[in-house]
Amino acid sequence: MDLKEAIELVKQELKAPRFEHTLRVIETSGVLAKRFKESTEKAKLAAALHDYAKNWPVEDLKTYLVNNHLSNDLLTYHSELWHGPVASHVMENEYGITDSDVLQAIAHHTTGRAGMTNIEKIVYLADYIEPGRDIPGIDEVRAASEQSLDYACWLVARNTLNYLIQKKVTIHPDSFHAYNDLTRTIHTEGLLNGNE
Ligand code: DGI
Ligand code: FE
Ligand code: FE
Repeated sequence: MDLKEAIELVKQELKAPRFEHTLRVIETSGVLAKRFKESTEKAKLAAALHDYAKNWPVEDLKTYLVNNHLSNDLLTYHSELWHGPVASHVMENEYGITDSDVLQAIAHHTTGRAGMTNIEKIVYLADYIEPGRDIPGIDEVRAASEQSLDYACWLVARNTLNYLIQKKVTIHPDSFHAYNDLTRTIHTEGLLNGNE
């Protein structure tokens, strides 16, 4: 599937505001991929498809996870976390997408994970900073994204954890794993001075 076909597909699947968010994530992913010398083709395709399953009814997401043995521990966490893994599985099994960078970026865009590839980081970051987003602290993340993919992603992981703790909701282990892994990375790169 090329980018044009992916956009046509999600235009059918998504409600208008979600489709417009997707177009902005594609654009932002393209800019980030160019900036950090990654494949703009992969980043934009993953961005186009990242929220493919976002408007599915929760019951359908649940059924899909169970029927395809994707449930693991996901079903014990918030249903907001289900649309990425479902979309990735649908793209691989029904639309013939084989590129693992693209599939992983779709699957992990909500929580992140330890050991994200640069394409995963780009979609994770673009989803957060696309120009339609208005999130406390977003200016700092947008500024950081001009310089360092890892530091900007670390801010996303940290801000998301803070937000979820404030909301008093459960947090998926991958959200913590993403934070820990990025914390180690930015210490190694000398981007933070801390105690780790
Ligand atoms: O699909 P989008 O709205 O574009 O964005 P998203 O897929 O990144 O995130 C959807 C929501 O999921 C967002 O409000 C943050 C939330 N989220 C991220 N990690 C976790 C989480 N919610 C819970 N309960 N636990 C998490 O670990
Ligand atoms: Fe999403
Ligand atoms: Fe999104």
